[in-house]
Parts: sequence; C-alpha cells; structure tokens
Amino acid sequence: DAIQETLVLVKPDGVARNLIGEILRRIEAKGYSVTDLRMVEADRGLLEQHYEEHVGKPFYEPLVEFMQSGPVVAVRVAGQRVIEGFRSLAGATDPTVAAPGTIRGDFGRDWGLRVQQNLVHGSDSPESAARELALWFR
Ligand code: DAT
Ligand code: MG
Repeated sequence: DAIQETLVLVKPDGVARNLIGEILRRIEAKGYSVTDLRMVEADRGLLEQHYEEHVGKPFYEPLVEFMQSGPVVAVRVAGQRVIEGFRSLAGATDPTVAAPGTIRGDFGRDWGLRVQQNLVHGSDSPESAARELALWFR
C-alpha cells in the first residue's frame, strides 16, 4: 500500500502526565516515522475546525474546553496504513474499555469528568488526515 500520513495529537492530559515520549516511542516502535512536530496552545477557532464533525453533540463544548486547558503536541506521522494503524495503537475512544496494550488502555481511564480525557487523537480517514494536517501544519 502507498505511504499515508496521519495527524496525531497528544492531548493536554497526555502532556500534563509526561507521556509525550511514551506515545512517540510507541509510534516509532511500530515502525512509523515522525515527519513534523510542534507544541501548540490551540485556540478555539482551530479546535472548532478540528472538531467540526462533532458540533452539536453533548460532549462538544467540554471537549473544546478541555483541549484549551493546556498545550497539545501535534505530530505528523507517516507510514503504510498509518491512519488505521495509529488508531489501533490508540485503542477505543473510551479509555475504561480500551484494550490493555493500547495507549488509552494502558494509561487512561474515566476520570469522572464529562469529557473523556483519552490522551491522544488520531485522524480517522485519508480525507480527515489531509484536512487536519492542513489545519495544524498550515
Ligand atoms: P476518537 O477520538 O476515538 O476518534 P471521536 O472522534 O468520536 O473519537 O470523538 C472525539 C473526542 O470526543 C474523543 O476522543 C473523546 C470525546 N468523546 C467522544 N465521545 C464521547 C462521549 N460519549 N462522551 C464524552 N466524550 C466523548
Ligand atoms: Mg475522531
């Protein structure tokens, strides 16, 4: 298959818990390449565009607030089938039930807040990846 690129975000909880290195280590251990990286204090406008598919959902506002609670690390990652592959590394959205061995399964749980603090974001399709990479690495 052709080489793909995906956008990974280490969310504010991952940065605050000093998991940037661990998350990048897992990406590189899988054989994917980090081709660009930046630490960002995301403003609301960027997050509204990033999460436009979720506008109107009950978790949207707390999600956008949470993503402004501290810096995030935006990472451009390249590799064969990396879009699907990183989502496999990340694990299920709900960290309580994410499988052990995944980033969310090993380090996350439900912290009792309305927003699931699930450590990472990964693009979910080639179209999302292209759109999101253009937002975070403009
Ligand atoms: P994913 O990040 O696994 O692609 P998503 O795109 O459906 O999941 O949702 C984006 C983020 O919104 C997700 O990482 C955490 C939060 N979220 C999703 N569903 C939620 C829910 N039911 N309650 C609270 N937060 C939720
Ligand atoms: Mg998603």
